[in-house]
Amino acid sequence: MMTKIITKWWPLLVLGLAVIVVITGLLFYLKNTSVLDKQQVTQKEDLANYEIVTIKVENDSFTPAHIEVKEGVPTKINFKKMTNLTHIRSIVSQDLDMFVYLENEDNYFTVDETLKLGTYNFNCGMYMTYGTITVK
Ligand SMILES: [Cu+2]
Repeated sequence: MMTKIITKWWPLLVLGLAVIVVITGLLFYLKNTSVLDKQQVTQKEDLANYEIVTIKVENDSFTPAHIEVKEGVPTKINFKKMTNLTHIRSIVSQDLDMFVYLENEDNYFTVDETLKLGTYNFNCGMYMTYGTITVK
C-alpha cells in the first residue's frame, strides 16, 4: 500500500524538490547581486563636504592650467577627461606626492588640507603638459 502511494507520487515529489532548488538558487543570486550594488554605492566619491575644482583634461592641455585652492578648506580636484583622444593618461606631481590615473571621466584627487601656502606643479607624467595649483 505504502509503496503504491510512493510510486504514484514520486514524480511530483521530484518536481517539488526541483522547484525548491531553483528558488533557493534564485534567492542566492539576487542576494549576491544586491550586495554588489551596495558595494558600488559605497565606492562612489564622497563630494558632499568638499569644495570641487574641475580641471578639464583635453588633447594636450589642462583647462584651466592654473587653479587656486583655499588653505584649510577640504578640496577635491576633478581631473575631468574630456576626450579619449588624449595622450594624457595620468596626472603626476612630485610637489604634491600625487599620482592620479585617469581611469574614468571624473578622476578625483583630494588635496591635503595641511598643504602650506604656495604654488605646486603637476604634469601629464611625461613632463610635456603642465599645470599649477596654488594654495592661498
Ligand atoms: Cu604627456
